[in-house]
Amino acid sequence: MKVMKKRVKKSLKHFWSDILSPKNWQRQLNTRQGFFTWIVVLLALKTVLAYGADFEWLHVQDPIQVFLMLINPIGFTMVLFSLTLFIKPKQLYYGALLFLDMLMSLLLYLNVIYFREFSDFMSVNTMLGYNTVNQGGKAAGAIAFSPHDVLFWVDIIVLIVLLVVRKIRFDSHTLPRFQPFKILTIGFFVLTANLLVSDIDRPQLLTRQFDREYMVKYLGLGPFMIYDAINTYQTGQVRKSATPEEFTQVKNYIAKNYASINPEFYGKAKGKNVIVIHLESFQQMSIDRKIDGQEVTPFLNSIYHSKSTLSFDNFFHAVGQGKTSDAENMLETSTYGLPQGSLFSKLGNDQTFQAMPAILNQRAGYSSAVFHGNTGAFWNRNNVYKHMGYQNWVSGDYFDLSGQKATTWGLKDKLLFKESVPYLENLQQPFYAKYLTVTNHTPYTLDQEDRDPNFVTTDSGSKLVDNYFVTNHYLDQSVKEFFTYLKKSGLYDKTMVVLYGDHYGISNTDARYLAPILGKNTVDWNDLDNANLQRVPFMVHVPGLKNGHINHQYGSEIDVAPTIEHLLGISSERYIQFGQDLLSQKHSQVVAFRNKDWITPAYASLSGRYWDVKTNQMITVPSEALQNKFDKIQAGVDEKLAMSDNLNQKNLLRFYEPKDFKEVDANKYDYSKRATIRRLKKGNKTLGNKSKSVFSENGNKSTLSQYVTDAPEANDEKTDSTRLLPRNADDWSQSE
Ligand code: GP9
Ligand code: MN
Repeated sequence: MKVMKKRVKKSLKHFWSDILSPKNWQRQLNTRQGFFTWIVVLLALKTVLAYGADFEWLHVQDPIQVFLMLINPIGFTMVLFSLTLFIKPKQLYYGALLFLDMLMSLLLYLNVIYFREFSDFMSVNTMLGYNTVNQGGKAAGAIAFSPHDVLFWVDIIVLIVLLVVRKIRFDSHTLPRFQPFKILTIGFFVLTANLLVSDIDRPQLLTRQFDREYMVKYLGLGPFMIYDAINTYQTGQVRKSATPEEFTQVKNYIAKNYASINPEFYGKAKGKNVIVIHLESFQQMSIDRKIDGQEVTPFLNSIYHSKSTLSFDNFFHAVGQGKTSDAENMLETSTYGLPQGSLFSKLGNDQTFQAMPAILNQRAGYSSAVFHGNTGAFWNRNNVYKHMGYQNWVSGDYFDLSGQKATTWGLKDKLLFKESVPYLENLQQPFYAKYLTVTNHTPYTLDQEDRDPNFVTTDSGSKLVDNYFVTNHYLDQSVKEFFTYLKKSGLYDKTMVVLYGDHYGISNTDARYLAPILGKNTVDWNDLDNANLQRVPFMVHVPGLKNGHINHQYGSEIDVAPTIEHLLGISSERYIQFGQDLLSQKHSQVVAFRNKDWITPAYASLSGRYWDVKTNQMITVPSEALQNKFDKIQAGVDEKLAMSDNLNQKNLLRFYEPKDFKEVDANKYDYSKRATIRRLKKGNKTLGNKSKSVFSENGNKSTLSQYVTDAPEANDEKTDSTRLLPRNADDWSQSE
């Protein structure tokens, strides 16, 4: 032991005296390889500085992530910079190295500045569309500089000065023959190890691309930018090849599949505000669910059964890997998400959308806003919403997320609803507002103080399932508090509230724990049972409506946009929408899932097997007639998904201008908190007594005091800690 200690001490001493100590610096800087090493190390240090001082340490949470974050600047920089080592002429070598160093420092610094404004990293598109960034900077007053910014540049300046005054001399000896190769190989080795460890710790990182911060955390800024550039290039190539004729094909398909309006409901909510409440991970099986005689979601159940609600009990989610973002995409555009990855992340930077906020704005003068408790960059929403024409994006970046106020997914729902009021009440009516809740998200953990002491959950054998009903119950209370506010503030009568669940909360792996709760047998649990659980609620609550009922049509999230539009008296016929009005007599009951499986009231096709939906039996040998029928349904499903994918991947909507539709100009929007507050206030002021915001109608007084919540955190002081941790939907464990 003693010998070991001595040895370590000795080698540390050598490391200091032979390498680190300032007396070696000049000698090192005077050789090609030494100069190279200095530059690589300095750039890596600057990158880590940016991670820490500006990118909030990328929210690293475990030792592997810390390790990856610290090494990821090294491998990439080594590989890239070692290319200069092959250059023989000395001026060219030093010039190339310094040029690369400046270029990478510039990219790093641009990202730092961009992040301060947008809490996100720059993509190739944002870089090329510099306008957007520029406008953001201008609108926010000025670019936000910070004293430590000097550190991003000072090393380069010092090195150049030292070269000019010849304190550092150009080394005319090239490196030994195989040395550049050796360094390049080491760089590759570090980079590959980095990628491998990332893939083990976070599979599907590249395909799902749910969050740029994740990519940077695992791969580093350089690889992220290269990956983004390749993605942008590929998308660009696919898009370049597209022709207006391809769009015509899609248009003809849509025209053929349009389901005409139902006069009984058309325009029944005309002129009303629209509030969409996205019930995170909330499944239909929780509606009317009782545990030991006690309802899990008594308030949502009362809405479900109300005479003023159009409720659907055979409504399915159809999301793919994009989860929440796919659900949002279907609701806003009535087109499907992509077969792989999230459309928001992959295409959302420059997609041409003809989405709900723009349609309602242009057809009926609606203002628009989204409210959410997670960071603005998650699922690329900061960019996507601009292209959809959302005027306001009130994200977690607006709120105090410290201490107990947030779970790892963002501001708790009760607080989100309450704290949205100062923004909501300043929107001009009619408005289209969307609330994305988060507390009912895996792993469904909830602080003791937030739990209803009178609510007893299941004892299913799965903590996840038991906790799920607890957060269901919390979500129910949150929505109830919000409805109480809507009534008090007078908004209720003027508003149509749409509630829907975005996707399953209990995955197929855990679903068997639900079997006894659902009155089923765990042993017989089958694929059709899993498919049946993909039902999510869809309720359209229209105060004043008398003929509300529970509708049994089979349908999915793809059908929401035309259904809402028709209720608002806006014909959807001219838009490219793959869904159909659920209230139309012509609505087709074939539900297409994203993986090409399907279900109808009679049959289902799931992972290559057919099922009789009524008897819950597999159909192993279908009759010829039945097989023909299945083939026909399958062909229809395939065609529909292929048309939607073609439209989205090739961005075909850019070839189409529906009547009275002006293309959305994404550059117009500034989502910074400051700009948003200023804009809303100005809206009230310039309109004077024509202002139709709740704030103006309330005699220029806030309605916030009318909001009652029992959230124990409501008045908590701001602290330095936060639990917010933007994560992937699959990232949970039972032990949490
Ligand atoms: C994140 C939230 C959850 O902001 O919307 O997304 P999900 O993990 O469900 O896709
Ligand atoms: Mn979700």
